[in-house]
Amino acid sequence: MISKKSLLKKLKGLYAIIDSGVCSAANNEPLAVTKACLTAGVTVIQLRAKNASDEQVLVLAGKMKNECRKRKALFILNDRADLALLAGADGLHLGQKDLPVKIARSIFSGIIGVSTHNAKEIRKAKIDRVDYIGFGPVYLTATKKGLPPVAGIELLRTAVKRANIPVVAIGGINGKNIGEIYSSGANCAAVISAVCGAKEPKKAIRQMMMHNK
Ligand code: TZP
Ligand code: MG
Repeated sequence: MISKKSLLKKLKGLYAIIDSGVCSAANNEPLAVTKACLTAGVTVIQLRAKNASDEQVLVLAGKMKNECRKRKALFILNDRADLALLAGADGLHLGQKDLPVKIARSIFSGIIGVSTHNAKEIRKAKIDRVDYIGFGPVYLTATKKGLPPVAGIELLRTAVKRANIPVVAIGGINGKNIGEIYSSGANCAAVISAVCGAKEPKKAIRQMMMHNK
């Protein structure tokens, strides 16, 4: 079994969130987008399927995980500890309203990341000993409703300093601003619409991967 420490080394650069809803609205196929990301060298893939049945999530997660294995990339599932365990995912990403980290950890032993939006949530995530935090929205995004105001690059820098664990920046990131994200010290730049909603996902991924270190 690969240790968590060596898995965590892959948590760098573009973090592609394959959102089944955003993919289908743009006529993109989630598995095809996943393969395009992996071919371009992306080492972190998350499945985010808000409106799919549990069975649909498990079937798609199984296929995506197999593709990730072939390329030795991390496969992370959003929201659900039970499905992450059943799917054999490397990681689980939890929001502030999902299962508390402690409870998720009682059934899932892989990487756990938590979404944060402010100093208080960062502090709590550190107490919970999460493996990484998401932080955002850094820029304006239409993909998720009900978010706090945009943090901007300076607050992202502060979050990176405060966290002292890997930081995954999220929200409105695209080929034009991704360089700025990396210069803030964040380990990863997470994108949804810039990949899943792109007219030409392969081209969009290649453009963003030019900034990977
Ligand atoms: N959490 C904070 S911003 C966001 C989430 C899930 C949406 C990111 O989507 P996009 O399309 O990359 O702006
Ligand atoms: Mg969630």
